[in-house]
Amino acid sequence: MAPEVAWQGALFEEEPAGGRLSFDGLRRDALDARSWLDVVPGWVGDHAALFDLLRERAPWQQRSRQMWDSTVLEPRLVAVWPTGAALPPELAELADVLSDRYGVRFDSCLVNLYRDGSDAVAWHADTVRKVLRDPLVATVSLGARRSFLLRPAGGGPVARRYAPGGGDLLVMGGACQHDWHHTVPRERTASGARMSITLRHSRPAG
Ligand SMILES: O=C(O)CCC(=O)C(=O)O
Repeated sequence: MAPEVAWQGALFEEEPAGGRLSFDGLRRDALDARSWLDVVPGWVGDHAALFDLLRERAPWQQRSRQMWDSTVLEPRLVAVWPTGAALPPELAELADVLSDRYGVRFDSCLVNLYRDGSDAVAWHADTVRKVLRDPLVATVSLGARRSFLLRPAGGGPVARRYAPGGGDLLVMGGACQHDWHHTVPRERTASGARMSITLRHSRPAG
């Protein structure tokens, strides 16, 4: 069943300056000598329609984790298309455009639904790092803007702060999954639900 969540999409959504799914506005932020993060503001123009479509149709699951001797629910819903699974056309289009741009085949997708400001994901790096040297992880943010923070994997204070939403694209690359951790923290003042479409590849470039 489609989750009931609150988020009022823009009435008039803007097509990005260079056209649909254009990389014209791309900015690359160097995190250090080995790691970087690409930002494309408003990459998906029709982000509110995509939010509604995924809310209604994605195969949402509530996952749980074993913590010591108790089972805890993950504080978000997820929809998973594992490696090689056929993506719905709206997600396949994003994967294809990103694959052309970055020279790897984005072949798995995890969509996260943060129902309100108490849903979150803790500091972590993506497990794909265990099988790929420098994996790329692409994230499209829909719905409410939420903080997306990075800090060195060894710990320490937050080093970079982003507030993606409105169809923004973030792509983590280089050694980011080895040397850096990221989080979407709880946010009491969140303006509603947020969705993130995360795309990963299972094979190295080339
Ligand atoms: O929601 C996001 O932007 C990040 C999600 C994430 O890091 C993950 O699912 O591993």
